[in-house]
Amino acid sequence: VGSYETIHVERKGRTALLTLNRPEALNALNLQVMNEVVAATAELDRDPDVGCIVITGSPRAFAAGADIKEMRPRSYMDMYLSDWFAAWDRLGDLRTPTVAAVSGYALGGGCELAMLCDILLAADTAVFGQPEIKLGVIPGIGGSQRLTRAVGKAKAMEMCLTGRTIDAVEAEWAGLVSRVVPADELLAEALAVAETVAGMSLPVAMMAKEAVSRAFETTLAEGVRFERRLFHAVFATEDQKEGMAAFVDKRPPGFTHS
Ligand code: CO8
Repeated sequence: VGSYETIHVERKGRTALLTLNRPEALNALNLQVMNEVVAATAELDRDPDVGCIVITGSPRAFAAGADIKEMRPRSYMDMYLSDWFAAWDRLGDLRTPTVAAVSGYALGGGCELAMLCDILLAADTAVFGQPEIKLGVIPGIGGSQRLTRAVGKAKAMEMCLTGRTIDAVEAEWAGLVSRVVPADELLAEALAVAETVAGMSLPVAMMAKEAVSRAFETTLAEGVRFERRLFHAVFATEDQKEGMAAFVDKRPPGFTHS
């Protein structure tokens, strides 16, 4: 995988681990981080030997938000003409499943980055929030939309209007994260989840991701119809034949990702 300055990327079998690495700024997301994360994940997404991508930070901070010092001098025209942070949307377009492993601060853009991932695992030290309002701004990487869909209007409105942060327990209770694990087990657990996903048929996992993601975009009737089309389509894969044959033969499946 290419060489980067603000992130570290390593491969572990069919899993890729992307670690944000700007410790001096608690992994604040500047343009370089964005460009590197977007480039690295796009490259991993094109690689058929990568079945799942884990994104993590440091024990202290997943990411403490967009880089305030970088944004501070910008004008409306700077932000508009450069379409500031629009490239983060490409993370949501990845076909390979992604896992966010969040320890410590996931604030502002950090919370938004975590919510752009498919599975969100939290350490018991995780702190989530959209504190932008305290800086005189609002979320800009989809936070007002994805947080509201995840936790509902009541909590999202309070968090975006007051900047109140929530801890891992409240985040799990509210449905923002799938699971909370002890901080020193977070990475191992995230890699285990990723390995499980990466062991499934890649095209079928892509379709499962696409189907669940569609629930955020459309009506129930259209979503169910979309799911049915994909469900029929999986019968065109080798992996459906293998998965069902393995069940009947009482042996583990050997998926060929085809
Ligand atoms: N940006 C830049 N630098 C940061 C950021 C940040 N978001 N967060 C922390 N840092 C830096 C600090 O400035 C400090 O640097 P230095 O040592 O040079 O002073 C270093 O990281 C360590 O931070 P602290 O000393 O503050 O550490 P503490 O443990 O005392 O506090 C906190 C940790 C509570 C996380 C604190 O750093 C904090 O409140 N950070 C800011 C959190 C925040 O407001 N995040 C939201 C940012 S705005 C945003 O994300 C908007 C996204 C949408 C933009 C869309 C545009 C289109």
